[in-house]
Amino acid sequence: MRPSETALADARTALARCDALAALSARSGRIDRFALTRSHAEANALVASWMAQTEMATWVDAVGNVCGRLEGLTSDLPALLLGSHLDTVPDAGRYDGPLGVAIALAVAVRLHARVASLPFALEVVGFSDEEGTRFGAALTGSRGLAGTWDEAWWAQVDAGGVRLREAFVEFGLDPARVGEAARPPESLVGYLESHIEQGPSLEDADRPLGVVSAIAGARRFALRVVGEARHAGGTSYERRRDALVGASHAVIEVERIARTEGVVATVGALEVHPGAANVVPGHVDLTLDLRAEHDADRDRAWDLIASAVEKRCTEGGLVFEAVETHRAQAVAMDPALRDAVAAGIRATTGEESVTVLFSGAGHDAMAMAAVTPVAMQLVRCRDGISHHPDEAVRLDDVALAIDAFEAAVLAVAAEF
Ligand code: HGY
Ligand code: MN
Ligand code: MN
Repeated sequence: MRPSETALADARTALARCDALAALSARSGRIDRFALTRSHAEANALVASWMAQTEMATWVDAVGNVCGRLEGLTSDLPALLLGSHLDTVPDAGRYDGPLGVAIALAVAVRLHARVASLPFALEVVGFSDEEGTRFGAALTGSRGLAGTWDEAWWAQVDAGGVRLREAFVEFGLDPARVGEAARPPESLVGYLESHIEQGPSLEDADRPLGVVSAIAGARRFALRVVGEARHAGGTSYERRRDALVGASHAVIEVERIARTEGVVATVGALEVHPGAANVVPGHVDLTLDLRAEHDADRDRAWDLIASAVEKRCTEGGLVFEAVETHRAQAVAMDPALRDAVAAGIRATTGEESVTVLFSGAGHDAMAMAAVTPVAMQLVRCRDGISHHPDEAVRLDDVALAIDAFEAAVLAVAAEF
């Protein structure tokens, strides 16, 4: 299926916008764009300028999401939201999040001329903090918009010692007004998100697009193994309580248990304190990211991991501490919206049977499901690579994604 020249031109614009956003980073030479930072503010301003080019009313909501709106048949109709996130992981690829915002904008441009005949308003949103890179809790932008903001998040502090509350004020937001970001369910028709697959299934199936069935539930923890910092030369093994030895056993236990339980668990960061060659490690901080298709499997795996690590640490005279920093339950996509996304893909690619995928990657759609029906379109990405600078997509696939996403919006309108 060869996309039209119009679709290819729209895809070039979308990819150029991902490139422009990629340049907005806290570190030159790589993409680090974390929530409520200067590069995030720059990204919001750039996306707002694109929205304004399409005569969208634009605003930044009370939790830092950038939003744009085109009115439907009459003003103040409930809105169909299209979007994704603008924040990134450290040393990120340029499509995880921004491609979904760019595709949503491309559809808004296309429908601009006919939106006044739609039975709903059309909104585009660039979420502020899907990854949770800076403060730990993930999906905070979409959860703010969905009305499930968690007041416990204010206790979070970033690596530089900045509290979330201070970051809010510095960004120009008022912590006391986060509730104003919450959208009443009656103001929304639904939420559609286009996103790179972040896995190899579409490439293995030689398909450009897929529709999501459900998104894995996730839990994240800040773990700490506590021993005793001692002189590396003068401390015998009998007298040592080496925190890194304990943490290393923990990392092995995480993988062993996750494999046997059929879940995925990842220790993505590990910090040794005080971190000197001639000091026996006193304590080690680790992160744990745990996901499964079913929350019960995820929770059982955590219980097994926690008790296995606790046992190992006690045997070694060490203390094991765990604080949960994020939890999102597994979410099934809304059947009607999922059918609309599939219909859009079918109409665009001519495929009889549209590829249906379970998403191990988390998305803002998980948070949005608390307030409105949600569905997702996935776009093939090279070798399934994501959360890495080598993230790549094909121009044709992006063109097909825009066509299919536009068709999905029109399918929602037709069923409305
Ligand atoms: O971690 C995830 O699954 C997503 O990329 N935030
Ligand atoms: Mn993402
Ligand atoms: Mn991501």
